[in-house]
Amino acid sequence: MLQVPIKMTQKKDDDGGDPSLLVETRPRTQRPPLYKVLLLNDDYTPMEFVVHVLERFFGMTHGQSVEIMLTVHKKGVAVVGVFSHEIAETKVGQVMDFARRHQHPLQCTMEKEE
Ligand code: TYC
Repeated sequence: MLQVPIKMTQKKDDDGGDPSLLVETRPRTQRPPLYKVLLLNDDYTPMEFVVHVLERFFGMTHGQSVEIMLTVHKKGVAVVGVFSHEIAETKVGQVMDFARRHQHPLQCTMEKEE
C-alpha cells in the first residue's frame, strides 16, 4: 500500500509525537489531470487549412476533420482531443506554430478537464 504523509489536521493519532512519522493508511487513488485541447473559430483561416491541421496533428481521418472543422465554424469552439499536460502543450505549440508560419490567425488553447 502506498503511504503518503498527511497534514496535521488530517492525521489520525495526534499524540504530540514526531509529525514526520505520521503516515496515511487509507489508500487514495491518484489520476493525472487531463487537458482538453480546443480549436477556436475565426473569420480568416481557410477551412481546408483547419482540416489539414486536424489530420496532421490529431490523427483524424479526412471525414472526421471536416466534421470537427464545421463544428468549430458553426459553434465557435470544439474540443479536438484530451491529453496529458505535456502532450496537450505540445499539440497547442505545434498548431500555433504551423498557423503562424502560414500567416493564419488560427487559435488553439488547452484547459484542464474537471
Ligand atoms: N470560419 C473559417 C472560415 O469561414 C473556418 C474556420 C474553421 C476557421 C475552424 C478556424 O478553427 C477554425 N474560413
